[in-house]
Amino acid sequence: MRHFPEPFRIKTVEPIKVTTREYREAAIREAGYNTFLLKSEDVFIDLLTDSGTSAMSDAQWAALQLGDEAYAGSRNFYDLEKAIQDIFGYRYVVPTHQGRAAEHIMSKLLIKAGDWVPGNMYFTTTRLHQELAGGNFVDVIIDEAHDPTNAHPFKGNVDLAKLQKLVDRVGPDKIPYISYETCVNMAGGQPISMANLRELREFCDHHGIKIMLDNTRTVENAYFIQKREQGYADKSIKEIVREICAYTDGCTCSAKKDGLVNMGGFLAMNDEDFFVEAKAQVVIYEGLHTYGGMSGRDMAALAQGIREAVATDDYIKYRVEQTNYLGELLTAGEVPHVIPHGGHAIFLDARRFLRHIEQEQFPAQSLAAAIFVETGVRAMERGNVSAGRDPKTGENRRPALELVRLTIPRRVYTQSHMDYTAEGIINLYQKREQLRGLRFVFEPKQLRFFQARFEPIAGD
Ligand code: PLI
Repeated sequence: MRHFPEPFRIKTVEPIKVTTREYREAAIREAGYNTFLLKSEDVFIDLLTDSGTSAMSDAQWAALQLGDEAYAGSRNFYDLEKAIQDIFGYRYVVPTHQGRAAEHIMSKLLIKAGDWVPGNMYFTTTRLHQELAGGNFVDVIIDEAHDPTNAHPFKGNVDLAKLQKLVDRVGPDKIPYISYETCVNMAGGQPISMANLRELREFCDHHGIKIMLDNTRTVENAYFIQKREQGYADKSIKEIVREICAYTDGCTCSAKKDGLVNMGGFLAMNDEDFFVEAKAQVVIYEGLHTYGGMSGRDMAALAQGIREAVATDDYIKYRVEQTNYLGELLTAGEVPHVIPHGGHAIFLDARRFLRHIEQEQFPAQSLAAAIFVETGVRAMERGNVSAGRDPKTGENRRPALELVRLTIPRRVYTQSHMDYTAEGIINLYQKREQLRGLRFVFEPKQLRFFQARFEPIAGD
C-alpha cells in the first residue's frame, strides 16, 4: 500500500485562508522573519508544531461535556489518574497545565546546584529548567544522531560509553537522573530502542541513577519499535508503551502531543516521597493537585485521548506513515532532509539546502521564512536560533543540526495537504540560490526562538 489511509472520517471542518505571495511577503516582514510571530489566520497549512494542534475525536468532544469543574477532587482527575496508571504503569500522578510545568517541578526537586544531567539530546524547555535549577546538561546521545544523513534505525539511543565517561568524571552522586526522551524531537523525531533502554536500566541500577522519561512521544516511539526492533512485531503498541515506561522511574509529559489534546501535561513517578514533594510544589505553581492548571473538561478529554492513542494500532500507524509519506515525496524531489524520517515531523537540512548561507546568518530561520512566502506553509526553525547561547561564554551554540521542522498535527491535514507542501518546497529548492541570511534585530535572553526578530542581510 503506497499510503495508509486515515482511519477516521471528517465530521467538522475549519476553513483556511488561501493567500497571495505579496500578502505573505508583507506578513513575514511584519513578523520579523520569525514564523512564531505570524498570525495563525495568515497561515494556509500550519506545520509549526504538533503541540496542542491535534483534532480531537467525537468521543473527546463528548467528554468535554462531562467536565467536573469542582476546585477540589474533580472526578475527571481520578479518571485521568487511572488512565495514566493503566496505560503507562506509574503509581503516582501530578497533573500540570503542560509539559514544561512538569519539567519545572521535577528539575526543582531532583537537581541540586552543580549537578550534572545527562540526556539523549537537549530539548529547549527541558534544558532550560535543568539550568535554572543549577544543573549542567550533558548530551549523551549516540553520534549518529548528530548526522542528518545517517540512517541508523534508533538515532535516539544513549551512548553508554559517553555516560560512563561522565560518571567517571563527576561521580554518580552528582547525577540525579538521566533525562531520556522517546522519539527525540531535536534529533528529528528519532526513536530509542528497547534494547538501549534495557541496557541503560542496568547501567543506572548499578550506579544508583534514576531514569526520568520524557514521555511526550512514547506512542510514536512504540510504533518504530514494533516496526523495526526484533521481537516486537507481534506486540501491540499498548504493550510496548507499557514496557518502555516500566524501565523508567517516572516521567514528565506534554500531553499536547501523543495525548491528542490542545492543553495538558503531567508528572508521574513510582517513588512516594518524590510524589509528596511534587504535590506540594504543584499547588504553588499550577493549582490544586487534582487539577494542576487544567480544567475538569481538559482532564476528561485527555483521559480519553490517552486511551484512544493506544486503543488499536491503526491510529499510530496512520500518524507515523503520514509523516513518512511527506518525507518520501521530498526524497523523490531530492530535497535534503534528516533520515530516517521521524515520527512527528520531517526535518529539512538547512545546511545542505542553503550551502551558501553560513550558520551565523541563520540558514534554517531564513528557510522557514522562505517556505512561508513560497507556499503559505508555516514551519519552525530548529537550529542555531533554537539552540541559543552558551550561558558561560555567551557565544551562539552552533549545533551540528541546522534544521527546519515540518511538523504534522495529528488527524488534521490530509494527503493532498502533504502533496501541496512537498511540491512547494521542491520548487523553492530549485531556486534556493536566491535566499539570503538573516541578522537579529531583537534577541530575547532565554528561549530566544519564540520572540526573536530578524532582517534580511542584503545580497551582493
Ligand atoms: O510545550 P510543553 O510545555 O507542553 O512541553 C514541552 C516539551 C517537552 N518535551 C518535548 C520533547 C517537547 O517536544 C516539548 C514541547 N514541544 C513543542 C512545543 C514542540 O513544538 O515540539
